[in-house]
Amino acid sequence: MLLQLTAIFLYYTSLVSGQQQCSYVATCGDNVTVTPGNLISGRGEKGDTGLPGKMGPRGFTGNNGSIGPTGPKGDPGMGRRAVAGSQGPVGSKGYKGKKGEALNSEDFNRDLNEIRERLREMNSRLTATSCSTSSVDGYQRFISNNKEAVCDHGWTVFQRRFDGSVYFNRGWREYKDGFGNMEGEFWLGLDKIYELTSGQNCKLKIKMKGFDYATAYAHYRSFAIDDESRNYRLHVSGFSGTAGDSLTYSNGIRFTTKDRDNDEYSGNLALYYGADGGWWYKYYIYSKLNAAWGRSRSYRNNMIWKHWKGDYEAIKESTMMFKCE
Ligand SMILES: [Ca+2]
Repeated sequence: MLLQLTAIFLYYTSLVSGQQQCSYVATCGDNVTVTPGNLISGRGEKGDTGLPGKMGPRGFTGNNGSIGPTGPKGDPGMGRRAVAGSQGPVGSKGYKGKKGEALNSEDFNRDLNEIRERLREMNSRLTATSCSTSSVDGYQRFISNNKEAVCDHGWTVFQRRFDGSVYFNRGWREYKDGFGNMEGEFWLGLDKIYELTSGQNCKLKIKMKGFDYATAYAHYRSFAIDDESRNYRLHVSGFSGTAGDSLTYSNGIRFTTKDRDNDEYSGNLALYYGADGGWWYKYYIYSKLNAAWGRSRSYRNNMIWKHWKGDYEAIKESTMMFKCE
């Protein structure tokens, strides 16, 4: 097509200029006079197809295609355990502390004794089965047999009063079973006293303090009580101490409460002076440490230990305890 157009273009150019020209289409060798007249009336044969031209230069690179659609979701992968981080760098050095005071020998010995005491307590709590094998004072529950007791230097406390927080004017049943708070004021109970002392050689100790904060004690080398069928009869002897002996008088005497009269008096001595509580009452009253707590200064109205404070002056604190072997 390009070659044909070129021939036509040259032919028309010759026509416009009025000159005969040889052209690729009408060669001069054929001796044909080409005029505008015969252009219309006669046309030569179409020449042969020319040779192909040279290949043109390569086109520009096309634009990138658009992004394809999102692919399907992948299958769940297997998790992998995190690896522990590596140790951090060493921190900066701290400030220098203040100079300490030298521990003197007195402080050292005090601390050492405290440690010894703690160790002794720990050992005692693990191995003790009663106050006689315990080195701990005060209320404790023995780990070995789960029994509880109040101890005082190896003695078993069965009565303790010091602030009047526990009411002591109670009946037979409660004196038999015990009452109060073993970490405060309490009466252990006649059955337990019997159980813990029966068949053994026991001693009795009574520690007392007055409202004037004076202290005294009564110690009895032998102490025992009978069981309930004998009304907890008291057996006590061998007094020594600073308080005077106000209990041997009750030796061989049965226990009396406001609802159980076992004394030798015509009436009930647990009721005679008011809220007197249970005791080994006989005929006169020389002692009554379970009476109403307080300091009324009335005749035999409160806790009395006749041979120390007389019949009018009350005892403020008392601790009754036994130790058996
Ligand atoms: Ca009586």
